[in-house]
Amino acid sequence: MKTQVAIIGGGPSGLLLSQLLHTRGIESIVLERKTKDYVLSRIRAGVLEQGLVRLLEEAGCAERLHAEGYVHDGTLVSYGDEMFRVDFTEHTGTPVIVYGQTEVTRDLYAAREAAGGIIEYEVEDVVINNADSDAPYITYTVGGEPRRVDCDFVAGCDGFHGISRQTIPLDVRREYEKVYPFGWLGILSETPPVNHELIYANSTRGFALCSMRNENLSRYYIQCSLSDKPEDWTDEAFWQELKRRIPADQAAKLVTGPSIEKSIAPLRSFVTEPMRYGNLFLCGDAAHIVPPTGAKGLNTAASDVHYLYNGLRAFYETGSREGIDSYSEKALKRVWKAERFSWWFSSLMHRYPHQSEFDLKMQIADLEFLRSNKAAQQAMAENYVGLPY
Ligand code: RFL
Ligand code: PHB
Repeated sequence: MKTQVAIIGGGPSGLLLSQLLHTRGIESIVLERKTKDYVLSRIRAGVLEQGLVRLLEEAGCAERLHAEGYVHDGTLVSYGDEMFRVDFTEHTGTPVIVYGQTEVTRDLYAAREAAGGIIEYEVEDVVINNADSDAPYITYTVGGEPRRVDCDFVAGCDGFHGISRQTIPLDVRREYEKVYPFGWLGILSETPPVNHELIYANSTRGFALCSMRNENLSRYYIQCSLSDKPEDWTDEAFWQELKRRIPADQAAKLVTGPSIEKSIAPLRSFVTEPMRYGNLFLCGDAAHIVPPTGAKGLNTAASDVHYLYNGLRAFYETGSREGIDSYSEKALKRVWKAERFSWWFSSLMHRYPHQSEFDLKMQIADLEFLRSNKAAQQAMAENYVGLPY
């Protein structure tokens, strides 16, 4: 097979890039390791920046998002029984949209299918060949059968555990990493959200987050130990622990019920540089990971897609290589700012092993400063709704 852009990974980055290229008549093929049902069963992001919403509009995939997504003008931050609100719209003129990554992915699959886009599922043994030449090609197998795709460019959208990043030789690639000494235990339950906006809670027992998908579907997280397993936590134990970490007036109105999903995610900050090697471009989690505090993962993947899509589009429409040549530098500039915000917000909100009394006082002072200082709230709001691109 021959195509213009071979895309490895059918998560949100790969699908969005493929659909955007399609709107400009640029051909692509998406190679996905799992089945579509498996990809759609992963419960992940819930908060979308305007930048991602605009890209989904440009891709023709925003109708359901506008009909069913929830506009959030602010968020709540609590510590103990104290709580305050950071107003995004007041400080930046921009809200965020609560709409699940699962739904974004579902809409993108539907658009790709309606346009007759090629997505190969359950691909194995994917190898990117001659990435540093003008004639790269991908080899892989499906059901044991060998296949090959020749292309102009390769987009590595295969997430943190994919093969694209590993294709960049070690003497070219530099990796930066911080692993946090805790995880997030998340549950999904068919109960009304405790509050109409998200609550990020710092408590002496550890972090908690109250989020949602819709009026009758709540998403809650609590900081947990890295050695915990989801099955160690009964629903009852989860609800009890959550109630102890959020302000008492919120705990009193929390509606509990059976969980329909329960999983643990470790927290990590990670960046690989450069994000380009010859005609291979890394996008999204393949190149960087943030801890989920601040909801930057999917949104940062989207800004990569924006830079890469515009670079490829300029190349095919005008022959200019400027956009693809500056891709890595432009994407990384924004990535590092998202890394900084996610690291800062994680550091502010979690309990760390060996945290001293002094460290705890610093967290509270930082929270009280944020509570009372308009400039600090504005800085947080600008980062939360997404820095411009
Ligand atoms: P994905 O979603 O990991 O998709 C990569 C795809 O590539 C496939 N793949 C391969 N395909 C072919 N060959 C191979 N060798 C392959 N290896 C892998 C995989 O099967 C998969 O389908 O990466 P992508 O597209 O870059 O998207 C990134 C986002 O998924 C991620 O950043 C977010 O989910 C992070 N995240 C959040 N981001 C936000 O912006 N807002 C949030 O509120 C938010 N909350 C979260 C999150 C992530 C979480 N977890 C579980 C890590 C909450 C959680 C709990
Ligand atoms: C979610 O709803 O899954 C979610 C929301 C905000 C975050 C992380 C996750 O910061």
